[in-house]
Amino acid sequence: MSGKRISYEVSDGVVSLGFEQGSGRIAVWTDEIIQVVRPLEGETFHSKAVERERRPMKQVTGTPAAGEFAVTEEGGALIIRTASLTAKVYDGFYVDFYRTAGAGAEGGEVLLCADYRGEREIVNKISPWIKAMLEAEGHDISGLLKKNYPVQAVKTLDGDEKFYGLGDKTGFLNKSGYEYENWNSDIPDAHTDAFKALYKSVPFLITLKERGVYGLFFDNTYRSHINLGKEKSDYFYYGAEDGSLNYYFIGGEHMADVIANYTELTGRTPLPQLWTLGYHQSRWGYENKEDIRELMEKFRGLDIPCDTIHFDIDYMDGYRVFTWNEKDYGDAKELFGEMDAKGFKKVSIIDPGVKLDPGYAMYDEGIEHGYFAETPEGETYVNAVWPGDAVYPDFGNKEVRDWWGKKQSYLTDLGFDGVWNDMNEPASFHGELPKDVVFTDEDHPSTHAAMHNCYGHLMSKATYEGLVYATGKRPFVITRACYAGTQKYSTVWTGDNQSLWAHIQMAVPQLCNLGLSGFAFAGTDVGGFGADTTPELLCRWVQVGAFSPLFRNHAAKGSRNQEPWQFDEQTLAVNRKFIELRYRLLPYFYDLFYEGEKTGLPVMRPLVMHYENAPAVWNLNDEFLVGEHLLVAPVVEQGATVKKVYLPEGAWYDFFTGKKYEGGQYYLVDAPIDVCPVFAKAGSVIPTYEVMQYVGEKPYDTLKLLVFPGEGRYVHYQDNGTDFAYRDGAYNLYEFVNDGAGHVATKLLHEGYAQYQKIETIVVK
Ligand code: MIG
Repeated sequence: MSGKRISYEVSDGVVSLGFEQGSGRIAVWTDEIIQVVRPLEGETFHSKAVERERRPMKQVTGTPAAGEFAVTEEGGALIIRTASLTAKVYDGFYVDFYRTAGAGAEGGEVLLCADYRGEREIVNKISPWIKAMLEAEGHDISGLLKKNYPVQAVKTLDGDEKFYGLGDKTGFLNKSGYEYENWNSDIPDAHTDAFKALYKSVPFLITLKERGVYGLFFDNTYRSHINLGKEKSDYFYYGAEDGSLNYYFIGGEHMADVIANYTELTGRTPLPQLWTLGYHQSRWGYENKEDIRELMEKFRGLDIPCDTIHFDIDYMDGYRVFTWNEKDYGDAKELFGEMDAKGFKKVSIIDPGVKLDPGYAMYDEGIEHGYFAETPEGETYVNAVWPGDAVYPDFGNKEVRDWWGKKQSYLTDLGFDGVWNDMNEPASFHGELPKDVVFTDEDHPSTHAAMHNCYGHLMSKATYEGLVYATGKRPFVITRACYAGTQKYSTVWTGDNQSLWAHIQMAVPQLCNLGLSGFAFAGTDVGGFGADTTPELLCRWVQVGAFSPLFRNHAAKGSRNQEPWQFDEQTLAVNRKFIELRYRLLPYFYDLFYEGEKTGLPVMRPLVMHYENAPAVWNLNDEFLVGEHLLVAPVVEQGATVKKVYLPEGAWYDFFTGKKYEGGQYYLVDAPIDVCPVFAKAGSVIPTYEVMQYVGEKPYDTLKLLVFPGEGRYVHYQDNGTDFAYRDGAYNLYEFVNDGAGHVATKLLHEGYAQYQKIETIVVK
């Protein structure tokens, strides 16, 4: 396609390449990150995911040390080397990546990822008459057809690749042999593997094979396609419908290093407020203040811990964003005053669609300043969502983001503590927005085709920044749609799942892959959103939810009620047991978030993240780790009361009974309805708190350490749980060393906050 390479030039850490046809460039970001660009759309691109500057590395002529790179020409190829990676660039702009550092390389080069030299073999199975029919009805069938894309990268397969990441895609953990699409989609139907795209576009892929592990991040927001050996077992490909080819090869010795490097590039989930890690109750269907009061009475009366109640669209006046439905919810100050007194936080839903309604301030202001997307003819573009006819804020324009950001203070002044961004794919009731609807991309006009996949990202960014400004606290934003990098601004949930066993089964790999894709703070609607849950399904889902980063029970209007008390005594007891367990484990979760802000590692992890050499975990879809120390093996099958558990190498202890298991094998473990098998790794020190009905009910002045047999070291973090003072040092870091003989030595590594009055040790044996 590009022909022969005819020139090259190096400046500022960027190798600019001239080919017979077109140009390209390779930018060296770090020892482990090399970017490849083929600018097909000019140079107007503003990355949404990569918001940090590239610091030029030092060019040297010999062997590069850390922070250096070298460029040489050998046998017609241009060779770019860092301390850990080598990229070889050939005529035709074929690029092959090698690893030169660490295990396996032994001073030589290990080929990790090579461009495929042949042509794709495209087979379209869609029948001509279906194609003709869909086209006659005006459907855009481009997504159904396989073709060479204007922007495309085709990479060779060795045959033993496992693929992970890609955000919230359906199906199982390992994506090898499947194909996906990136086009943020509001899917109300039951999410099955037939859906190639859901709400999020995170074109980041981790490839694990015998020769090593690496990541590829394709930074392009147009509709894109990823086919992982499904078309042909010789190659996998990425294709985008427009824009430029712009991808990052991301190295790392182990999978965790690749994630650390990817999140160094696109950002990390910031430490949230402590209460956000408690239990959240939600339902689209709490319709008035009596419903909210009843919830509060039930939770506190039944001693079921709960921190947060979510307010779905009914709290608004006629679904107008940034208004309050006084008729049904009464005086906000009064209701929220009661909620504050009882220790409940409130989260408000906000959709992007602004009701077309002259006289309504949001609409009038937006029209006056030209803040809404327009048709190519320059009219305000109108579609419909919950309020009826609605217009779409142009979040790619910084002025619009600032305006939207400032509106958050309307919510925080009412007393809301967090904001839930829904419908931001963006969803639309009168068909999808046409591709040519005009949006802004920072400094130039753009299109819906380019801005669709980052619309939710930009809305979340505006919300996050507005909340920091309004409250000075760590914002709690939860979004449905997003792009790579949104983890810097928002928590995510996986959208409208249903109360189906298939969906609790999907929850585990989906949340694990979101975690591998940078989204440390993610959850599913516990109990299932659509359809009717059953007592058994709810019990099992609460067990998964208690160990998910975000723990929220949420359901759709019209579906069966599914709060913890809606069924029998046993279901209530199981809900209480696991919600209480979550509250005991809060400091463990919080520590993982603290660590994650520094490393980018997720809270909820597939076993493959820590045990990549164990074939038994490559496709393990119904177990996960919470951090390194806890292994959770939830029952996700109807009627099952035993669970097949694989435990990786090392010794493991039943978290509840202390029973010892040797790893590296399978066990059948009893798991009646009130048991979720959980294991602690040998040597673990797990910090716990006393159960409270909500965070802040009483001060957390005692830390209880659960100490498991074996030697181990654990670092625990403590701060005020709310604001950014920790960034100026207002926190404590404790180191606990388990000597394996029932004794734990404590050391304060950093002191900047009031310490616990007591640290107790409970030796599990
Ligand atoms: O078209 O606000 O995914 O969580 O309850 C449905 C109502 C709109 C979709 C969200 C769901 C929320 C619902 N919303």
